[in-house]
Amino acid sequence: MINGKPLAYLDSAATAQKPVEVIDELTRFYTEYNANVHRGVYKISEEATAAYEEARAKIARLINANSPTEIIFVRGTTEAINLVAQSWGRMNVGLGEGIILTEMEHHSNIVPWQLLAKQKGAHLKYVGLTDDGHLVHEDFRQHLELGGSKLVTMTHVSNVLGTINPVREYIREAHKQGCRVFVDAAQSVPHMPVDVQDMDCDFLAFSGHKMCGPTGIGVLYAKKAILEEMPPYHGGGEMIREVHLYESTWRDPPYRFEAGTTNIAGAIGLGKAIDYLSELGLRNIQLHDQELAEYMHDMLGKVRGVKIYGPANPRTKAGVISFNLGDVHAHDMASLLDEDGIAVRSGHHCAQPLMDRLGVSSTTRASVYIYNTEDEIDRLVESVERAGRVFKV
Ligand code: 7TS
Repeated sequence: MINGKPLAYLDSAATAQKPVEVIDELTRFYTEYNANVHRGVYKISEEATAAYEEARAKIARLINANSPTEIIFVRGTTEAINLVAQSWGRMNVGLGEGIILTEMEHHSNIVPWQLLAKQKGAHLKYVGLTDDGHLVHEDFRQHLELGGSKLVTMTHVSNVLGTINPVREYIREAHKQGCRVFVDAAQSVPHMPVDVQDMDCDFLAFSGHKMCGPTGIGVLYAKKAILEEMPPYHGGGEMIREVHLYESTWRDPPYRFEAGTTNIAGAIGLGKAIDYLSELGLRNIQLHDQELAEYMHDMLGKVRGVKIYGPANPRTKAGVISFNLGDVHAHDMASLLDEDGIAVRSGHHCAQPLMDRLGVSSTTRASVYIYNTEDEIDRLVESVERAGRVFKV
């Protein structure tokens, strides 16, 4: 209960709630077989190692990777992007070369590339957006055709607009020009079937906490041949083959990229979350989210003074809706919704360049997931109408 009202949690794009199955598995790990992995020969260490590696295999199956060795455990999407920028990027992106991004990226898919560009003297090139929140394909073609770009990095689903980008098509075009492609799948893997082989992306990242898993665990997928060429990102225990006083050799992927004691409980919890989502079915989850988003789009769109950002056709977007009401500040809107027990996010959503493109400083964002209902959307809409009366829009 929030402010005497049942909580309507409409902020799953930020982080998802956790099913009891995942919480119980974390408790079971810590109470029954807590041990470090890949080290002990005793029973519970073997059990922990098996559960950790089984989680890796579940992730590989979920996204249809060729092999579990293409799955690297990281802290989240942010760390995955930094890893690729500093390992693959430093080796492959040189002076005057280009990195192609889009104007709808989350800060975590911008800043690591800015850091790399500064280190290497590379250039960032942005694909612009149409007024209704789609990528301008022509911009992309022009950047590619100019040549000299080594990487395209783009979000699969916008965390602000809900736009679903045609990544498969973009990847095909990028590959024709010899560009590698990184897909930020933080907002897609939790909500829809994603097949990395069909997509043919070179890298893909997502976070466990947005898909009913624990915080502090996430995934970097990369094609095996690319991983094998990449130098380590972090140095430390478990990522080495041999250590001498002045030099060392590295293990094969994925262990080369998992230095130190990793988030074992997090990985096992994520494995359990994947079981949970797979039982529901990713296609069913996508349909459920889309139905609710469509309903929310229609109902909110009818409220006087509401402006919704992003694709006008809710069928072409995921379960994320950003809006503003007249000139009411998004933070005031979110506070008023909170009085009614409704949790939404307000602000720039870590996408300031996108806010600039939209010509606003902030929006209110409602996002849905497996546990949300039409009734909660009705409450949101009633509360937005109340805001209209309070703020005299
Ligand atoms: N990429 C996208 C598209 C995201 O939506 C987010 C997080 C990230 C990357 C970073 O993920 P992290 O798990 O490493 O933090 N997005 C949001 C959001 O929209 N509200 O809070 C976090």
